[in-house]
Amino acid sequence: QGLMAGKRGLILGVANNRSIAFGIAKACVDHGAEIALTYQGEAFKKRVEPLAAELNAHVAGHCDVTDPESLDAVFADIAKHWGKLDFLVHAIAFSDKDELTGRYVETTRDNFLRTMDISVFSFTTIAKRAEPLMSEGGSLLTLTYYGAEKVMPHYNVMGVAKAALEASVRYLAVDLGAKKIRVNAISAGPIKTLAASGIGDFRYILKWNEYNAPLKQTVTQEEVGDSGVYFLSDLSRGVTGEVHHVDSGYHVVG
Ligand code: 0WD
Repeated sequence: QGLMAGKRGLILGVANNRSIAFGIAKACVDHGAEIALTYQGEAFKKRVEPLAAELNAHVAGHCDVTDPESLDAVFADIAKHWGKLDFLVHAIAFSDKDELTGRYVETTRDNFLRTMDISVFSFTTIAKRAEPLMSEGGSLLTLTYYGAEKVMPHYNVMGVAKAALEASVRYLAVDLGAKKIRVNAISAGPIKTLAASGIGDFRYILKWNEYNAPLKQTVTQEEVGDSGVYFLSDLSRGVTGEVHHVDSGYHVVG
């Protein structure tokens, strides 16, 4: 049957088969869940559709978190298709590549606001939209990074955004807890993905983690996916407001 049999979840942030969201999606399906995916515009549609077919996933349409109408449409589609939601994964972040290098102090107002909108506010507005579909309780999961806690080279405004995202996890956990909706984050170690390729010196960061993490390796999408199953299934029914490191233990030494 599987740990996630009978559960239905929406997974946001699959850009391609290397996305962390894809690792989580695959693990959920392997454990018996039914999932829905979205894509960000026509360019990603072509990449997401075959991945959805591979996972037997419902495609809930175009989703750009800066466009509230696209979010309305996605949640209307889920309400029509399933009428309820058991879990939701938010694996979305964005910042101008030119500001993911050099000094944080140079951050522009425009990019600061855009980074916060796409990487932080989106989780809150999505939680609000998911709430009415989770009348029997549910689990929300977002993705964060150690740059929220410590200064990491080049992570800059994204580190500030992840700190705000982690605080959002705690506030949302309180707001939604009475409805048995749990809210948690996985703080993943560095993984080579499309978004990560925009970060300055990323290959060096990967190597640094490999040499210094207690497990002497970087993490994979599959490892993050398996930890995701814990948060999205009833195994973690007593856990909310948590930021959980899946980083080969790097945070204890870094
Ligand atoms: O090392 C890493 N890769 C880590 C990533 C370590 C720790 C955390 N994370 C986080 C990221 O910050 C992000 O929150 O994991 C999450 C997923 O990122 P990913 O899997 O590394 O990256 P990717 O496969 O690129 O997926 C992120 C996607 C976007 O891709 P691009 O490459 O176009 O930025 O987020 C989506 C988009 O599909 N996205 C949006 N979706 C809807 N509306 C938007 C938007 N406006 N902007 C980006």
